[in-house]
Order: sequence, then C-alpha cells, then structure tokens
Amino acid sequence: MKERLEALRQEALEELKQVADPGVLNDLRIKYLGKKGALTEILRGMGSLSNEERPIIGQVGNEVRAAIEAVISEKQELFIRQETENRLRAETIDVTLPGTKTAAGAVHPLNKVVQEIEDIFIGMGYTVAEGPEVETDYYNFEALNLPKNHPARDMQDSFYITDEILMRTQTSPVQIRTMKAMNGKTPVKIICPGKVYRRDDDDATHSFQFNQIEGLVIDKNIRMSDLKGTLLQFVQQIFGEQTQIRLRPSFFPFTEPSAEVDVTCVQCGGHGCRMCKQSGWLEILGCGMVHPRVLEMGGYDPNEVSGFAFGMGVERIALLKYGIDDIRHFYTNDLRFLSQFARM
Ligand code: 2NL
Repeated sequence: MKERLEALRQEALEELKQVADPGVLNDLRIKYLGKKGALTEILRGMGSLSNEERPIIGQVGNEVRAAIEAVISEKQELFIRQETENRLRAETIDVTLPGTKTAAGAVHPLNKVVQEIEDIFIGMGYTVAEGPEVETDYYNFEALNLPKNHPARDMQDSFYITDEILMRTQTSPVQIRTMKAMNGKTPVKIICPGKVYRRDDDDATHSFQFNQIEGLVIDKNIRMSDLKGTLLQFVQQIFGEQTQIRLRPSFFPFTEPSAEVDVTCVQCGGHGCRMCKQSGWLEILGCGMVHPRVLEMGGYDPNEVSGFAFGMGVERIALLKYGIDDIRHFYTNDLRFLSQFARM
C-alpha cells in the first residue's frame, strides 16, 4: 500500500508539472484529491491493515496529500500572478500620448451677432418675438400700409407661393401679429429677429435670403427722441462707446416721419477711409415713428398712443463689425472662414 501511495505521489507530481491551465489544474485536483479521487481510493483499503501498519500508512497518506496540495496551490498562485501580469500588460495606457480631439462646433457668426443684438435690447427691457416665414399678403403688406398697387408688392420682388401667400420680405408681420395679440394693451416693447426673403441676384451685398431684426415700441408719449436715444445706446454697445449716430430723412410706408441712421465709421472713426468712401459715415438701419394707419390696423388708437420702429439687416451689421467684404462668406460654410469666429 505504501508503494501504491508513493507511486501515486510520483504520478501526480509528474502530471502536475506539465499543467499550464487553471481548468486542467482543477481537474487534476479532483482526480487525485477529490472525494472519489485516487488517494481516497487507496486509503479506503486502510480498514484491512493491522493496527501497527495503519498509523504508518495514514502518515504516508497525509504526506502524499500535503505534497500534492502544495504543488497545486503553488501552481494556482502562479496562474493568478500570470493572469494579473497579462492584464496589466494588455491594459497599459501611455498617459503621455496626445488625446483624441473632439471637433467642437461653434455658433455661426450671423447667429452670434443676432444673439448679441438680442442681449442688448433685452438689457433695455425688450422681449424677443418670432413668427412664421411664410406669410399672408395681409400681414406682410396690407397691415403695413402698403396698398395693393404699391411697387414693393411687385411679383418680381418677392417669392409668392399663391396670390395671397408669400415668403415674408421683412419681420414686420411678426410685429403686426404681436400688436393684434396684445389687444390694445401697452407697453409693446419687442424685437423680431428672423430670416426674410427677396427676389435678388446674389452678390457681395445681396442675398435672396437674409436675416433681419426689427424693433417696435408702443406706449403713451413715445417720441422721436426716445427712438434716437435707444439707437445711440444700441450702436455704442455693438460698435463701441465712441460711436455716434446721425439721422437722415427718409421714407417708409409704415413710418412717418422716417429716417435712415448712419454711424461714425467703425474703421476710421469718422475721418474718412475706403470703407466709408471718405464720408466718415456708414448707413446701418432704417427707422421712424409708427404710421397712424399701422397703429390702427394693429388695434391701437393713434390719438392715445404712439410708437417707434426700426429695422436692420444682420448681415450688414456683421460685415461692419468684423470687417468682412462679402456676405457670401456667411452662406458658403467654408470652415476656414467660420472657425475664425469660434474664439471671438
Ligand atoms: C429698412 C428698415 C424698417 C420698420 C422697419 C416697422 C414695423 C412696424 C411698424 C412700423 Cl410693425 N415699422 N418696421 C420701420 C422702419 C424701418 O426697416 O431699411 N427697411 C427696408
């Protein structure tokens, strides 16, 4: 029996030496040391031994078990160490490598200017109103005192969808809608930004689609001086504190009186340069006191309240602000152009 135990030890240790896999190691543990394993099988015969032999064989049996167990746990530890090393090697990160850059977008320069203009007027107590780009003839023209035969309503100048429906040519219809929704209540103090459409051949200063911001204030005792002070505040915030304005008489069907507003040249400060064609002034917007008929059509009594309105092209403001010479840069989406505004 002792020889069988020694032979088992030999065989087990020999076999364990070859093992390179944790699964196989476990199989061998069961094969030799398990409840139905080889060692148990041999020791089961101990019952037939004499009283002198039994402790000796018992002792040898324990030694064989201990020897096999020792090799098994040694191997187990080796496998765990190897596994850890493999994982550490496989999961190594070189923290000195440059990271993967995420391409971040940026606000389009035109939208930046819109946001900036909105902020300036919000700071003066205005709210932002928006409305549909597809409008009825009534809101786009009729309610703005542009009668049926007015040249501005020429089919050649606007995008008509039917005789009565067209792409809005200015954002004024939003102001008419707001006035009607207010039901004669005052004050009205809004700006209306948005896309507008005109049938134009695209060039450096024209586009069939462009962005406009209009403003409207209606209350008791609103005067031309309120308009002038508001516009001076606005231009000094958008172009700089040194900026001055001048108003020139003009005509719009929806305002009376009407004026065109110039600012001192953003390039030369008024001395005269190429940008202002040596005049020292740049035209930036149109404005006026809301025409009594427009007030009436919006649901207000022109004998009780008065108002001012103004309208400007966002592209024009952006060209002047950033010193750009061609509005087509805004629409052609060349990233070399656009990315310059990401950090401004
Ligand atoms: C321009 C300047 C302007 C308005 C727009 C307006 C709106 C209402 C009533 C009265 Cl609801 N006026 N808007 C006023 C003056 C000028 O735009 O150059 N337009 C072609």
